[in-house]
Amino acid sequence: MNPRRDEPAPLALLARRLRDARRVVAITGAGVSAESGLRTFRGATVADLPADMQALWKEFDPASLATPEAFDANPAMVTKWYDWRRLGCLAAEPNPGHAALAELEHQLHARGGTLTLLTQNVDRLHQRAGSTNVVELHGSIIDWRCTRTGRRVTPDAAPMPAFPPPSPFDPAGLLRPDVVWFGEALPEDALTRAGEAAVECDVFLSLGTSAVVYPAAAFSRLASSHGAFTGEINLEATPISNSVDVSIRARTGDALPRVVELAFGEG
Ligand code: BV8
Repeated sequence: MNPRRDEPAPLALLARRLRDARRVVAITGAGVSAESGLRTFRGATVADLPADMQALWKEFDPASLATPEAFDANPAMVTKWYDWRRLGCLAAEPNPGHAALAELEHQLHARGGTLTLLTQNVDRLHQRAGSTNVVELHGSIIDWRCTRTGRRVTPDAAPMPAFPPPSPFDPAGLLRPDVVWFGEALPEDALTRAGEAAVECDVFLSLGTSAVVYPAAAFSRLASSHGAFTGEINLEATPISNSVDVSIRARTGDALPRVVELAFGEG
């Protein structure tokens, strides 16, 4: 039974469960980075896109660009779009939601517990906020890799020299973002770590994600089927809102600091 959405009771319930937990898993989506000024994957705004990118964004659905087919068909356009996003991620700052998750990891560690942070985000803002146990389910836009050798580079915060960027490792190769595109398998080690953490955790949190992209969206139900208490903090209802133990309609940048304070604050 979900307590009514607008009472502080759901936050207090979540806080109590976190205080008693030893193994916590959180999965985050684009909503957690929205308050850092990064567009969500669906329903993005185009207000501040550079002129030559407007057409790109209007003409194509972002999800149709996040595919190997789009890259093969037009590597210059796809890499230009990703490099524009990469520079946006590097220019963004972690927000209070990211900071609260880093604090949650610290508080759990102090009690002999763990936080495993599964993220669908590719912006590395969790790591910049201080989270250390991060599983990048969909890779990272901050690193790029050679299409021929698979070797990675971390380009600096300047636009790529050319589109598509040539590979420094193989004259026949190109550089592509080190993200998981639709139709590509998630990294084996990320899937293994996420699955093990989900089946063993006491509390599973789904944060700022529409819970529609698989296999990432399956971990909440996996945790619940192994006895975890499940919570969601998201601006909108999602396909898991009616099956988690508590679902809270809120901005993660507001609710997460509050929950961590309620759970571990001196007050
Ligand atoms: C796979 C990286 C198999 C790139 C992303 C046909 C062919 C192949 C596969 C499929 C297919 N049909 C379905 C599939 C499966 C597919 C899938 O799930 N599709 C969905 C759309 C139906 N999955 C895949 O393809 C995966 N791979 O299945 O491979 C396989 C196996 C073996 C061998 C070969 C193949 C790969 C999926 C990963 C795709 N890559 N991103 C990039 O970033 O460009 S997915 C992309 O969506 C992002 O990672 C994003 O994070 C992710 C999920 O979206 P969300 O994070 O949830 O973001 P969204 O905008 O949707 O929602 C944000 C939410 O936050 C909203 O609800 C909003 O209300 C809320 N919000 C906003 N602001 C706030 C907030 N909440 C709180 N506070 C706020 N301030």
